[in-house]
Amino acid sequence: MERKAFIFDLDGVIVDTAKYHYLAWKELAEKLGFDFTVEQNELLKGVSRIRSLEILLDIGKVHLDEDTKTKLLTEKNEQYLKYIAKMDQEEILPGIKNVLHYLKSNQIPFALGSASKNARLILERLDLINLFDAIVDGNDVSIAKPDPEVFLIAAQKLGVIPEACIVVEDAQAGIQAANRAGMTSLGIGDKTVLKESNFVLHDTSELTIDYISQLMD
Ligand code: B16
Ligand code: MG
Repeated sequence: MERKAFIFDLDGVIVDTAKYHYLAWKELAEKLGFDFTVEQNELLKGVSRIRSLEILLDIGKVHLDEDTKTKLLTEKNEQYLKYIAKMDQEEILPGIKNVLHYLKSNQIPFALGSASKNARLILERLDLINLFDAIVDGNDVSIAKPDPEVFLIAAQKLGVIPEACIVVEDAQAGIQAANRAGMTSLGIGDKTVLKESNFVLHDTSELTIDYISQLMD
């Protein structure tokens, strides 16, 4: 059998940090004088921090100079980090720990491929960081998803060809990035949103060891 490898997205696949990003962005929007809804927050999933701010400002029709934007990005991140500091292993999404340990004990390599600059910190808090064979995050990439860069670097670090990689992603931009990298894409979430994925599961509890084994056949 050809040697397979896995690349996991972080937010929305390993842990639901989207709710904390949302709270921090909402506080910022309210400070700027407009409301930010849960539905609008969908637009920020898988998107880089700076791009998220631009989308938020578009929603509020607010124009700011670069210095103010930089200040707001710092403020938002400080607020987000306060939520992250309270996180623990309980917040790992259903089935994920089992799958990671299964891959580890079967010597199937896996990496993290996330847009987040806080990814290492989050994996440390969840006590998962030592399981990963490679970590590629928002600090390592120059072009955000849907560009395939993050996943191509991950494949390189794992020492496997892109075609051998299975990417687990919850965001449309991430699925597009995986497809453009020539990898197999497995979407976690709404079938209609993730329609470009090769495979889709409703949530991580469906990501069983049986399912993972079948994917590798
Ligand atoms: P940070 P992922 C992404 O992580 C999130 O989905 C997205 O909402 C967030 O804006 C981005 O990370 C940047 O995060 O502000 O922590 O650098 O889904 O690619 O793991
Ligand atoms: Mg995600």
